[in-house]
Amino acid sequence: MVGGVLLLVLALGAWLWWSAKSYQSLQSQERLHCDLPQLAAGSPHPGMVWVPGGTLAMGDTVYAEEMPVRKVPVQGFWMDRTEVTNAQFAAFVQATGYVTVAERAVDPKVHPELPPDLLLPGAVVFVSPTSLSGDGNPTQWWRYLAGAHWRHPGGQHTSIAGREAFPVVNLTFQDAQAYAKWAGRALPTEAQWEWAAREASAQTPTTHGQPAQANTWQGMFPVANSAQDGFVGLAPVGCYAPNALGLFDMLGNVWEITRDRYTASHAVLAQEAEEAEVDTAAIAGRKPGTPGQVPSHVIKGGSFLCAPNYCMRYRAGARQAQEDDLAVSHLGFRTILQAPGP
Ligand SMILES: [Ca+2]
Repeated sequence: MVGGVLLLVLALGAWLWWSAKSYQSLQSQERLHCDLPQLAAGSPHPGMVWVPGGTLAMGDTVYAEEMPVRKVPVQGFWMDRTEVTNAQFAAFVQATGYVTVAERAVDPKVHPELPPDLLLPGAVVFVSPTSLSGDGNPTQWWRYLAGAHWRHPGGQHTSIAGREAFPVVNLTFQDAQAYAKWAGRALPTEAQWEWAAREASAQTPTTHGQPAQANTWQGMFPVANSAQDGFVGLAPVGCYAPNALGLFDMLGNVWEITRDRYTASHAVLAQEAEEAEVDTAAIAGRKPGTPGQVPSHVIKGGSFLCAPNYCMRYRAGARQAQEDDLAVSHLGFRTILQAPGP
């Protein structure tokens, strides 16, 4: 009996040692860059792909906020084939001197409820918890870190040196809008984003499984991450196969900001979805916000933190709200361009 227990303890110890070693090995061999395929010569908008128009069956049937599924016409547009990278955002900051929301102190008039340490410039960063209480409170893995912003994505002692090809994070809607405007582009509407992630297909999805070609979370979130997809945390852009349109990382890696203000369901589209040129951002924007609450925008695609047991939002139809004045470490963006097709 004692021998059996001893064997069990030894086996458990070996398994823990092996797990820790695999995890360290993954971290030490972290890939900092993935090669993207050559673009077709003579593309009018380098770095972007053409998304043809059609009618989207917008939404899905897993979580309440994705419902009801609505038919929404979408015109063709160009879209960045990858998420905006640290290198691209650095070029914007260098050219404009732009200071992101996470680099500014929080206005106590807007947030009188916050203690002084949460009014300091900073961002909400995912920190893997060493232990977990059963109440599922997300503050066990999300921490507001003073000094975290796009140049210091994991807190003030971290840096983006060598990580130029990673998606830029710790931004807000306002920051993404500022970049898009500078680049002569726009943020996608929720419908445009979802249509592109669906590969311009009018079909309603019938499966809801974890995508193979995406950086998500394998294991029991937030304590066990086997990283079978090759990445414990963020991945550089373009490490997984693109979708049929040539778009990389639409699902997983980082959530992506859209220009639709968040509404709790798709019902707001109900009366206007048959219009020929429906603009989901304009419709959502006409709905009055909640007095006293900072507005939120829709974010899409899920992130490296989405797992089957926690956030099955690694799907085109999934959506989530993100407060406009709060930067987070799992959120990035890409831009679109409304211009004639190829
Ligand atoms: Ca992963």
